[in-house]
Amino acid sequence: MSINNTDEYYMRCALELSANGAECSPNPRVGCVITRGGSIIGKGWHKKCGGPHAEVEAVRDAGGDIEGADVYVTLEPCSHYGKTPPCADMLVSLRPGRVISSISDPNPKVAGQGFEKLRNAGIEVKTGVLEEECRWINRGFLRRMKEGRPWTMIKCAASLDGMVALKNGKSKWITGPEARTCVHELRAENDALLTGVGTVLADDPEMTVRYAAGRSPLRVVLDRTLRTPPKAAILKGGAVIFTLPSASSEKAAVLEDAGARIVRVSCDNFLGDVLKELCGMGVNYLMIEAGPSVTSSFISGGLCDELALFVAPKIMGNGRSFAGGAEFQEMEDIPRLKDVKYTKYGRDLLIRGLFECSPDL
Ligand code: AOF
Ligand code: ZN
Repeated sequence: MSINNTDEYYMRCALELSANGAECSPNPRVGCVITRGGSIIGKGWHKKCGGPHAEVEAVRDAGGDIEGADVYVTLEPCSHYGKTPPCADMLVSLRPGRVISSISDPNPKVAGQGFEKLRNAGIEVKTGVLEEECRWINRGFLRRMKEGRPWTMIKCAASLDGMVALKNGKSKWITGPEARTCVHELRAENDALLTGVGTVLADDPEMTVRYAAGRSPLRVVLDRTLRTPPKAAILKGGAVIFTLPSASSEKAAVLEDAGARIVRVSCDNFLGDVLKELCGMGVNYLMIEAGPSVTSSFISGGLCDELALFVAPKIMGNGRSFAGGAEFQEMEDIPRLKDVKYTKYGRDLLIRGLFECSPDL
């Protein structure tokens, strides 16, 4: 195997390990493999925020002696004191032969300084190995660091004619059990689930993970005038309600007693501010499970990265379409998807792709 192929091979192992850290938000998913003389002597990944970084786990796994070894780490080793001390300093003191990494850390507290510390100490550094794969695994962290908003996925379940409800509002159930299980799996991959007060009033959803393994994400409701009923199921395990500065403080107090956290954001840039606040709460991955008006406002605002649309082989006729609140004058202006995948769940079809407007990672 040539050195490039070897580097890719071990980086792939490190990337696979990093994907285990699905619950480490707001931190990135990072994996590390340490090799010497063609064999792996240590492995590790960042398990959760506040815990040891991937490099520390791998060094421990290797028993502490990594002199002259090759360290494959998916993200640039950190150079700052956060909740844990700098990994770059630890590596410098342990004298590995090479540090091979996939991407640099966009965190302004690091941003190249980790690599610099290593190079200044005479350690060979190579970067850019399997960069695209690593960017995809860390799309949430990168979006939050670079754009100041989480990675946003819109999830909808619609009929063949794109409807999510009948004209009278009835909507249960459009898709079958297989698709609904998949929705719970998607929920578990996210840090927060967002809906609108219209959906809370119409369906009273719990928005928890029940039919899949994993923790339930933070629940978020957009409710400009605080119409959420204090008994709403979504408030049971706690939820954040975003509202306008003008919303009634009496209603806010009642909802806070019911377990909600009320956050007031500007009227002018409502969605933008909601996303910014969610970033501050450490949300890297946000799934939007809402009705046509909230879904449409994210689409019209160009604030969405990914669509997961479940289509059931049913015809609902003149109802409410999933993006019916969006309107375009020219065909050139309509949102399009790229990298589209089609998967069957029972009788239903999942169409999953990236919005073309989603910024590069
Ligand atoms: C690494 N290896 O495994 C991770 C890194 O608060 P702390 O100390 O956990 O630092 C969090 C920051 O460290 C995070 O924002 C990112 O810049 C970097 N994450 N760095 O060398 C790791 N998870
Ligand atoms: Zn670190």
